[in-house]
Amino acid sequence: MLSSARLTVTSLFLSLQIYAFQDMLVAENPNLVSKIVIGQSYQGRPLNVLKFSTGGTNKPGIWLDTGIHSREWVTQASGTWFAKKIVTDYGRDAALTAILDKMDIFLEIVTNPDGYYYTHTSNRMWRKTRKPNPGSSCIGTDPNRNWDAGFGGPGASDSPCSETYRGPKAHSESEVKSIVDFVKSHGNLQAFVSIHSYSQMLLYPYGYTRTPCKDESELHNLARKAITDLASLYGTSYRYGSIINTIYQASGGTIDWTYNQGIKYSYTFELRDTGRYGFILPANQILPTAKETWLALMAIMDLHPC
Ligand code: ING
Ligand code: ZN
Repeated sequence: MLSSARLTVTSLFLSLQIYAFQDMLVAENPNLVSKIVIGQSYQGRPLNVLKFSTGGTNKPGIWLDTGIHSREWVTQASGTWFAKKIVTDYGRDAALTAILDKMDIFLEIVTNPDGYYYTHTSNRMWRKTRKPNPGSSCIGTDPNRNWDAGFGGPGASDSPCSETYRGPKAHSESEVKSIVDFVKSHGNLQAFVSIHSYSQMLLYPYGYTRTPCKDESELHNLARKAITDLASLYGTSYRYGSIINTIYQASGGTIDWTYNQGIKYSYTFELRDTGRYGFILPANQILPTAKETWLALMAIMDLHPC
């Protein structure tokens, strides 16, 4: 086989593996896991969300997403590990069992599937969606600048060639709009955690404004607890604070929108590392990253700030 053809086939297989994994998890754990297709990507790929639920109706929910930026590969890998961890720990780990008895967990692992495929086949450093921009030869919108929260303000670009292009209008990307519709129709999400890499930070709103969010002190204290738990495993050190004060000003970001929708515990992670390898994190750091992050997620999902 031509090596380029082999690369394409191998990469196609790799990205399909996460879909196959999700279906297998559902098949093996039908009383705990189901798959919801919340929409499709620009290129027609399914936007799959795994629902972990022990039954009941109208339970409060917790949302987790990974891979909204396609090149941040340790996030999709960690999301896959979280899915397996949930089914392994339910009924065995008291803290997770208590969480799942009260709440459902929703997990979107491949939140930008067109971009993810593209990072496996053409350009490892692709970040945005893959929808063409009329009148420009540049492709894609930044799905973390496309939300209706300070949309179009500082910290986002109006140029389609920019890595932080905000898109033609808020929620123009189906990968974003599908989550917007899900959040609104669910109506009772208590926490929303959107996972990126890299920088080792745990961030809360806002990114578009310097005005502190009204729950800042509670979010700050819970973040401190979460990163303390994270560090307890391997000593990995995280910074924490509002987006604008801790990383940079960014408008149209995911968790500013979810916070303004009333989801108080809205957080973004920036996983390993701090830049030595950046997006090309060595594979031997995947499991340690997933495991330490899980401790922080458990602190947030507990929703009992100190
Ligand atoms: N960093 C984020 C980005 O989209 C961020 C930082 C987080 C901005 C939350 C806004 C809201 O620029 C990465 N690595 O993508
Ligand atoms: Zn990102």
